[in-house]
Amino acid sequence: MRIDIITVLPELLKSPFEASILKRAIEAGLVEVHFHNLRDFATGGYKSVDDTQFGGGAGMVMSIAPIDKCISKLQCERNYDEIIYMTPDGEQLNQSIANQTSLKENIIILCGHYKGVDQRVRDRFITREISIGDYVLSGGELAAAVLCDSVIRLIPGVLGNETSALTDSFQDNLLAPPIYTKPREYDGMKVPEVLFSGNFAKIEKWREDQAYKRTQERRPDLLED
Ligand code: 6GU
Repeated sequence: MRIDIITVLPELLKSPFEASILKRAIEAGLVEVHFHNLRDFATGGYKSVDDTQFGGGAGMVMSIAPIDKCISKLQCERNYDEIIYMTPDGEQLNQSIANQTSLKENIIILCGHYKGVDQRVRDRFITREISIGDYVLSGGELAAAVLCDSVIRLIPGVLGNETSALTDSFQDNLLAPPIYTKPREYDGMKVPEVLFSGNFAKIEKWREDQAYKRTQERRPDLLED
């Protein structure tokens, strides 16, 4: 998989890809992540990437020309399966979107900034608009990092234990059950006895029951469909 990220603040985005699982995925050649500074595609003395809003109103709008130059250059080099715009008015990221995106070969992620992009960018280039939740961030960069993390960990070979992504919370619309490690007892707090039973079927049943109970208590909405 190849991910091209277009941003006015590449420095805000790079560090999540320089540690841990994402770093290893890149080093193993399982994913390529390329950053493109929109300012490099701006023309004119001020290299400006934004301008004031037609019709008036506070806040700057990202201009279409630099974005067009950047996307068009990338599209000359390969075909893209998806051009995603990170925006608070997009569809809310969930595990299903992460799963779908992890199956793509080449994607572009455009990070919005200021008030957002000129509507014509969305009309001309964007195939999917994604938000990471109902709150406002200063820009799409942190949201893009969240999307990339959720997607890259699903690429086969990225996680050490191939099954671990499948037992994540949400992968089956259930929250994860409680988990424990050593010591067996800490300050009077004991690990549930069933986990030492050695009976794998019984342990699995306990985990399923716990996952269901936790989901019912915390996220009953997930059980509705
Ligand atoms: Cl994708 N962008 C911004 N600026 N804020 C957000 C968001 C995205 N998702 C949630 N809040």
